[in-house]
Amino acid sequence: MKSQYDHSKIEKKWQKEWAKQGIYNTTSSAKASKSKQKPKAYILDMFPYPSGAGLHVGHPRGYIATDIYSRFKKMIGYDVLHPMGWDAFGLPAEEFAIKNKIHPSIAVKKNVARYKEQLSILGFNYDWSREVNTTDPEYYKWTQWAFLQMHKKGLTYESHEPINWCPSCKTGLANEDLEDGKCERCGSVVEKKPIRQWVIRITDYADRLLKDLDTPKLKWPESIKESQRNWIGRSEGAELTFKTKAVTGEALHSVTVFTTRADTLYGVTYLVLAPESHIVDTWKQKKVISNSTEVDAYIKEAKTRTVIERTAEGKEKTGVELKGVVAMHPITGAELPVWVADYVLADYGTGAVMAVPAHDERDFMFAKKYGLPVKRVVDPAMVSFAEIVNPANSTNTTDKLNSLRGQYESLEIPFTGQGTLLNSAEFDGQNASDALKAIVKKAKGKMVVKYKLRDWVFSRQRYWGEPIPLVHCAKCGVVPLPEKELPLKLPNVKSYEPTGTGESPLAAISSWVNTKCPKCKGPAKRETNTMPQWAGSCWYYLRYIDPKNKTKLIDSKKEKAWQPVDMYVGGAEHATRHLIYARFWHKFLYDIGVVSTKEPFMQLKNQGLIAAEDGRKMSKRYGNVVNPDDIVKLYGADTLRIYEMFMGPFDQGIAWSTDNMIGSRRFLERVWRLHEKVANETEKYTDPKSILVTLHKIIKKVTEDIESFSLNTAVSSLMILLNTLEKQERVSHETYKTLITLIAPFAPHMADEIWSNLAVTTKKGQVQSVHLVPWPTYNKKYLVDDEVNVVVQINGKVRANILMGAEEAKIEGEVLKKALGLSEIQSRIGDKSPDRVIFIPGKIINLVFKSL
Ligand code: ANZ
Ligand code: ZN
Repeated sequence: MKSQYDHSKIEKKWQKEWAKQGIYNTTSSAKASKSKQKPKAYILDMFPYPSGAGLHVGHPRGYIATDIYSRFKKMIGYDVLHPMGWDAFGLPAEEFAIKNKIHPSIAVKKNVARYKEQLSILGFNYDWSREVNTTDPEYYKWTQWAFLQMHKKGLTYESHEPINWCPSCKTGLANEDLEDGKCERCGSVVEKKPIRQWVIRITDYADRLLKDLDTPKLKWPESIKESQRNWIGRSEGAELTFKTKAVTGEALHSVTVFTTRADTLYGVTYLVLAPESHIVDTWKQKKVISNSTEVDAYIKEAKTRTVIERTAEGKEKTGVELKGVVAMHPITGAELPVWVADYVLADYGTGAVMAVPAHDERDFMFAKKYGLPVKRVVDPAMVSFAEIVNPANSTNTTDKLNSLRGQYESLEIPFTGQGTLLNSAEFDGQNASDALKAIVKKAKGKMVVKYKLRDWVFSRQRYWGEPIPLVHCAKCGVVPLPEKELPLKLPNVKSYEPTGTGESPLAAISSWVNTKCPKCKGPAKRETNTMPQWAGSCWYYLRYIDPKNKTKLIDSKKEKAWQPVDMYVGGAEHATRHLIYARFWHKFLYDIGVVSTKEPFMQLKNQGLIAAEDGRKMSKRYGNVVNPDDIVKLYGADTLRIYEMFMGPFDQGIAWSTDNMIGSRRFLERVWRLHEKVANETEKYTDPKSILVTLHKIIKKVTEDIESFSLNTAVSSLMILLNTLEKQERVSHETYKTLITLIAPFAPHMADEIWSNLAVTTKKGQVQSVHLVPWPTYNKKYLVDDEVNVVVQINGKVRANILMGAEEAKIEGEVLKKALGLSEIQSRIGDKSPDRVIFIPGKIINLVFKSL
């Protein structure tokens, strides 16, 4: 073996060799995989959108992890599917094309080639024979097909309701496309604009999307599950209807509110409508509002504020009374003023609220500001107050409680907790939550469930997306395209810039737009909106399983063999976007029998972002981008791989450091050089027992760490092993081979080079790649725990010793139990328990007594 570790030669050589041997091609037929009775592992990366800028070193962090994981899974005996593809429709590709004056389809081709090259030099084990591209007509044929199935099942509808409109991207957007009320893409404040849209009834699936998050098999980060729960936002409450009238006595449009606290109905002192409310419009038309100029001005101003600005906690609330209209309490008939205020949102609940200032923070602030009455109807349970005060921080808890109660009784603060009802007629004295349903009944209301999740606005007024396969016919209405006419190809056009009129650029291509109605064969027009960029990524993981199928989205035998995805890795920013849409799409495909599992992704891991060396986001704008191509050239792909795994816990963000990366390079050089100490296989040299103990412990540790994606500690264990071996005069051939096998998933090129050199000396002839050999197993006999001595002190003086297992000695509770059980300790402390325990794991336990 050469004494120099020449990464560029080695890496090129092995990448070629692997491709030649096709060692990463997945056993393609389900039958073959069954007959071998191997378990399967489907390991998936969130596929990239191939941008013009190429990859920076932050991007491959997740890909390196799945590469390691899938190499490992293969070595421990799984059939592995680890594919890659391109999510290439959507605004970024289109903007890039417009800016650089290249057609998006050409730009995408170029960018894909560049990405593929960049990924290839990192030595990834993708099965490229399964590559998919969402912009390929043979792919989007099935995106369109799925849409048609939804359409047939009544899951789609055309809407003219005002939706989010980005004035800069010139397209309508779904709620999921917003960030703090701004366009996630360009940062512009979105407007509400009424334009014709296709919408998908994702809310029909809200309950299942929610419930299935609790499937125990779904091993997702709790934070992602929680964001999905909040995004779906299920809320049980009641709808109550308030009749209204003009001051003249004329009956008007009634107002239905959504409330989660119907138990506080007797405490309502006014109603509030959202500024966008249609009811206000009808009253304006009837000219019953006497201050309509003031009202109009308020509404106009309110509409310019973002949702975040409108609902921020603690922010001063604004509003205007609708003079000339009153509402009637549904039980008592009491007359209540009606207000418009922007803290009420148009698209949640019913867009109207019954205000109970005594028991709601926002209503309270509002009532105080505008001098509206506050009426108490809940007598606080003491426990609820105790929750408000933190007793641990307060020396006079009872005083504090009493003072709060006093403030509440004199209407200085609201009380949002539970208790018994008062000022509530025959319900007085009842537990508030128990009385809720009876109050709803008495008010002739009904119990309902509401969601924060909105139906999915599914059309975009842009060029670069999947055409929606529908036709508009004057006679037949909306007619779906026959399936045999799919794919409906995106026409090749010269001008694809957005029009800004609410029409897609496709509308201008009359030769494409004008078509025949599939039903009556009369003249008709194609739908010109395109699908949102999330459409293609809703099901790509299915297509990898059967990428060339011409007659079906996926063959059901193959689907059963490979679904669900066992490990899914990508960025946490997809928590409430891609991951909601894809789960919905999957459940729909389940309902129509295309897939056999209810959930697509069983285990999910999110990689932390790699920041630039200066701590900022890596960006061209800051000139701080580190390009992986340069790193690979100078230090090698294996170095980059080891460093990105070693730099910190996988799911946490961290800044890049070239100095630290050089440490990883040194590590590999040392592994390489260790070869000089390795005994020839024929020598039958065996390592001392202490070395074998370390080796087997580390095999166990690395195995468990890779399984749990603790890849940084896996690398540090390999470093410990290397340190130990380097201190030896000699190292056995077997042990060195084991070290190389353990390193193989992390530094695949170097490992195969060393491996082939090791094997050639023995076997002569054909050498098997290290990536195809079985993963090392550990021998339990080397894992028996060492014993350690723990010193027991009383008030700092040594009084006893305990000999115990090293692992147990790290657990305070275990050591304390043993210490207190010793006769030499008992004789000194009697039945007293220590006031304090100072514990140094594995070493000392000091029992501290104030008096002894
Ligand atoms: C009366 C009431 C009394 C309320 C009380 C709360 C406390 P979640 O849990 O988020 O569903 N609400 C209803 N629709 C609204 C809208 N479009 N914009 C802003 N607020 C709205 O919250 C439901 C509660 O939020 C409802 O219950 C309503 O206020 C308010 F002591 O009704 B509540
Ligand atoms: Zn027709």
